[in-house]
Amino acid sequence: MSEPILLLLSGPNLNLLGQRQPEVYGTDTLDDHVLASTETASSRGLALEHVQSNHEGELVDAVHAARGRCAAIVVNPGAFTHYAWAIHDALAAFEGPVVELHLSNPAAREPWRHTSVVAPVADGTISGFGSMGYRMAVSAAADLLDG
Ligand code: CA2
Repeated sequence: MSEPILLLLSGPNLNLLGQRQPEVYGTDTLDDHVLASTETASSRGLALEHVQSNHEGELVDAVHAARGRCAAIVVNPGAFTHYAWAIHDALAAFEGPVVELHLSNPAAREPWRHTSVVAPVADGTISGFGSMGYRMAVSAAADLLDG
């Protein structure tokens, strides 16, 4: 039987990681984070799929496509975190565990980053741990799946 699928979703501008603002987001690229996430998922018996988009509707479509097909979602929605209610609604219709992930700690940054519209439909949030957060978020999703 094939392994359950964990969907890693990356929002806008995360494709630029490693190129600017290393003091905030670190020096690792998104590919580095996907590799670390894939290793962690594999060690927990999960296959990882990754979707990055700069477009809200494409992220909504990816969540819809995950329904009934993926076991869990780890999502770093980027700046969509703070206002994208369509992503909130899509995640609310996903039946499995959802882990919200941020490299930085938005609560310690500008006031407009203090609100997350994703947090109410996530099982939990991991933020402020930089690149470690990807392994932590995948492990948290695997733990939730293990019950
Ligand atoms: O800390 C996080 O992971 C964020 O989700 C990153 C978003 C930010 O808007 C959120 O408030 C917190 C930003 C994505 C990365 O943006 C970059 C922009 C330029 C160069 C590199 C990354």
